[in-house]
Amino acid sequence: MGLTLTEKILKEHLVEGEMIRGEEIGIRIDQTLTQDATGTMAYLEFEAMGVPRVKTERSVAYIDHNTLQSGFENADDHRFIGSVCKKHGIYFSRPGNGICHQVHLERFGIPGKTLIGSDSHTPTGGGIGMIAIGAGGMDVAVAMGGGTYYITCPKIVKVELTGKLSPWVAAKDVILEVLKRLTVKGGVGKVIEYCGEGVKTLSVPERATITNMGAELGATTSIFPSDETTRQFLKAQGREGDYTELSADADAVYDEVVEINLSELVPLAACPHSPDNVKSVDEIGPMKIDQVCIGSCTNSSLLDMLKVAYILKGKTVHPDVSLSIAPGSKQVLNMLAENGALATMIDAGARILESACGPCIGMGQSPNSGGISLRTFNRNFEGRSGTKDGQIYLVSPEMAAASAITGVLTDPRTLGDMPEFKLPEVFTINDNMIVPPVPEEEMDSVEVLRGPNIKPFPVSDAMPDEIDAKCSLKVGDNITTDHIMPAGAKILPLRSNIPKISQYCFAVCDEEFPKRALELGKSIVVGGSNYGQGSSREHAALAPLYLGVKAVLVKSFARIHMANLINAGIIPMTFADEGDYDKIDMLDELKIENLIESLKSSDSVIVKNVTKGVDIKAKLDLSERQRAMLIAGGLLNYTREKA
Ligand code: MIC
Ligand code: SF4
Repeated sequence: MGLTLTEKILKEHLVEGEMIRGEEIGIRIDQTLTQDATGTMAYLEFEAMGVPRVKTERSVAYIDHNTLQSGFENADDHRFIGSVCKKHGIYFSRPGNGICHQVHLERFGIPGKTLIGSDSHTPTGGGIGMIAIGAGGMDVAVAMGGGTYYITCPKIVKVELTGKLSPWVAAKDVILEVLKRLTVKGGVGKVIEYCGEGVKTLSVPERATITNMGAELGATTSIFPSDETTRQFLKAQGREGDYTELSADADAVYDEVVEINLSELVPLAACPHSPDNVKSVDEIGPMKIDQVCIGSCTNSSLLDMLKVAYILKGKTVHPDVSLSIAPGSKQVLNMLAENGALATMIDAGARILESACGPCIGMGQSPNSGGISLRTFNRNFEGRSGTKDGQIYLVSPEMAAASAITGVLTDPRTLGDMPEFKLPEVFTINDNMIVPPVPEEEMDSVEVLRGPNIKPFPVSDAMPDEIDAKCSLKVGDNITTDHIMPAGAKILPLRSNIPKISQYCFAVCDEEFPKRALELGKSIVVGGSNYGQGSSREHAALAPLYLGVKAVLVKSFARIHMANLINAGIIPMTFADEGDYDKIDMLDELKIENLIESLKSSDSVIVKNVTKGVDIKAKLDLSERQRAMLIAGGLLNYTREKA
């Protein structure tokens, strides 16, 4: 029986377990990446592990999220990360060098290698045939220390691409179509593998747009084969030596098959407030817009920018629209400057932003009240833009640029003939903003620089045998980590200060939550399905931990968040009968007994609702390792105990 590409790479990296769907496997990690908003915690955790030098083939730290320095905090964090990297063997991509996923694809990604990153869009690397997975900071810290990374052996979905995209229909439309069909929970426990004749019609940046937004499916990762197009891309990046050809066997067996004829796709948009709320441009109609933002790790490649510049050439941004553009990397920005495309954008009235996440994470450019904003980004969760009632539509760069000129949602196919946009034979390469670490023998000479905002991270106690606690919050379905631990320009600078950032925990759902949770001392959070979807931020587990949350009982979990809860020592439980969700109200007293025994040997526990006098069966869908970790009080305690 033949193997899928995913199985081939996983098998080669398998260090624990067997490749049986649904079972936990441990894999060796070749590369890691971090970004600054999750990086400070990840490096504090790495330091706490006491490993002097990273053991991966390549680890890179990027500064791209917290780039708005409206106080000392972000600058201090950048300095801390820079100095930790220098000392411990990590490459440091300085602020200004670009968004982690874009730069990693350009300069470091290697087909066939494994990469984990403390950012949920790490699967961008799947665009060049890597198994690239988003993870919590603590998992990345462990991988940097040479530790194994654990995932549930995924089901593999084959997306068979046929045909060729019509002019002005984009890679963004491919992934929006997949999201429309599979929804934001359709990818949980799965890897999405792209195959078929249509693959070779897509360039590497287009493939990366598609794998990047696989994160929005909840998928473990997404991957494309590594082929002649990949070789050309790596060659143009001066890295042809990193190329290997990789594809699935012809007789590989998949768990599901999705067929997409690229020729039949039309321009699409994800409507507020979910990436799977997808409609065609015709269905939405010529809606008046207030803002257009082009950029983010999904759509900020040179190819995207060249298309945008072509559309803007000789035009002026509509008087009622604000257009901002953030090229994804220094390489992209530089090349736009060299070939005049940047001047074209400036000339049309675009507000050029630095190469960073920027508006995607609410670092500036929040839309006006109730404003309609078209964005080439990957997430449009309520409030994420920084404007609570902002209406965010996710679209291709082509649609974004065309609409910026007309002031209404515009079908890019009305632009007429499309020229052929080609990637350059050679990219402009200058890695001068990537600082290498010092040699090991000099590491003692490097002082790690800490600012006053950097506070130690909370560590859980060993698990008690009984939890008697009130329900401190009850929330519904599809709660994102942006609900649990909001981001944005005001809160992000507190990412290295858990006591402070905790004051904003669940602010989107219930501003009183932090106060209530602290007063209760210990508590349990109750939620619906796909709880914790979205980002990899472990702050969505560390803040609840700090506030005394001992367990989370929901209908189902998103992958990374569930792993982060376990790493933090908070028990993730799911309702055996989803109808029992209705049997708990906020402030009900909940009691769990014989917890240790259950964690050792049972796949369920009884949660007694003392207030209502009912027993609720909760599933413990956990591997043996996860059970041991919870008993120890989280990953750090567990690792220490093992050592
Ligand atoms: C996001 O897109 O939500 C982020 C900000 O990049 C997060 C990471 C974080 O919260 O720092 C992610 O995707 O993991
Ligand atoms: Fe940055 Fe947005 Fe990409 Fe997250 S999704 S890494 S915030 S650009």
